[in-house]
Amino acid sequence: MYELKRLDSPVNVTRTFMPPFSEFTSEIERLWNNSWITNNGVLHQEFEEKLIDYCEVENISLLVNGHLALETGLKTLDLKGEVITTPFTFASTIHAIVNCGLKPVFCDVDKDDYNIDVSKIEKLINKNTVAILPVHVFGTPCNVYEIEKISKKHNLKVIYDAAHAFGVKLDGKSIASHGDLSMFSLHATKLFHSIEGGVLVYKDINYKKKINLLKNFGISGPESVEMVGYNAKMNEFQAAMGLVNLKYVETNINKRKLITDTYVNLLQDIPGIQLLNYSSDNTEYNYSYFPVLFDPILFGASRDTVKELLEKNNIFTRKYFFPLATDYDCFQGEFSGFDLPYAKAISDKVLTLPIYPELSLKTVEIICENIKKIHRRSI
Ligand code: T4K
Repeated sequence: MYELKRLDSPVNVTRTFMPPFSEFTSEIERLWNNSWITNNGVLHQEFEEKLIDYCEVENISLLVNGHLALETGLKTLDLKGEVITTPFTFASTIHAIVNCGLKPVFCDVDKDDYNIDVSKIEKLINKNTVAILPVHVFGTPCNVYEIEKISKKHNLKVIYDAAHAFGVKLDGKSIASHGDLSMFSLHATKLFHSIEGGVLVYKDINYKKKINLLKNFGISGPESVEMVGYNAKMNEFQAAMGLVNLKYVETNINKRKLITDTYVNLLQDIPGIQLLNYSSDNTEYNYSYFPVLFDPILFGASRDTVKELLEKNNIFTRKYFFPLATDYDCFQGEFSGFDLPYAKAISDKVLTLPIYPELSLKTVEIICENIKKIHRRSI
């Protein structure tokens, strides 16, 4: 009864960017000459330097993936106690806190940008609070200036989960120049990737030594193990992919902007749909995700119905992020007592639509036309 248009082939929420094959092979050819493919090789060193230049930050460490980078960042800060964070995130954020023996304390999110609501943080601070771990969710910057004020006032560390925020700038500076540490994910699904990969950005150069020890079993020399660590090193194939892809970041962000603008133009006037605001003067966005909130009453159909109908027509969206972290089975209700009205409402309504550089604007138009039809048929 909806008469939606079916795409000829499946379109997923994202599609990994693949650089020209020859560029990757010429980068890895060097590895065959020297037989050194991991443990701080030449490509790793080169990638680190290029990222420092690109991000215009002082210190960077590369790790095997974003999650272990986040855990390593927390361990570097040597914390014990409670960490205030957001429940509207990917599992990694909360698992990093828990795996480091810390207790997550959940703060509600802002109704417009879905990031931690800074006006509610101070109420959650007590004598056990040691840090704030906000997420720049979907790449939209958190209110970093207010978070800085709160952290200074209460002597708390700040570590940003910037998994979604590579390339984002606030007031002309990399978003990672805020807080004690920030983590970018370079996973294959991200706008800029190194197959798998994680980046830690930090101001204090003293962190470098500890990060290097943690990610390499605590080994500080051939006969010395200084601390208990693990293996979280980025290998040379990852670094090669990162080096090649770095050349395409700007082009890919521009393509994503075009797709975002098209979605916004075609969806913004439909009743019951809420979109992110991309018009802040002081922000350079990366357009990494395209989340839409569907209000079941005003739009006329629930988020789940929209997802199902689009799926039947080869359009595969995702509920980033549902359920809230507080509702994960693994926590067995341990975190059910937090007051999170906006996070809950957003998580119940959110659907992230497909976005990746090769997605054609024609396909975006079909997706939007289908969403319009669902609205028209449902009211
Ligand atoms: N913090 C936050 C806030 C995060 O969102 C993440 C990761 C992290 C921390 C941890 O960073 P990493 O340790 O991952 O570096 C995906 C990603 O795996 C994950 O990196 C990401 N967040 C999360 C939001 O999305 P899934 O479970 O949705 O991935 P999957 O395998 O279902 O892939 C999604 C779509 O991507 C597929 O439908 C098709 C496409 N795809 C996927 C892969 C793996 C490709 O086109 N090529 C591929 O190789 O988690």
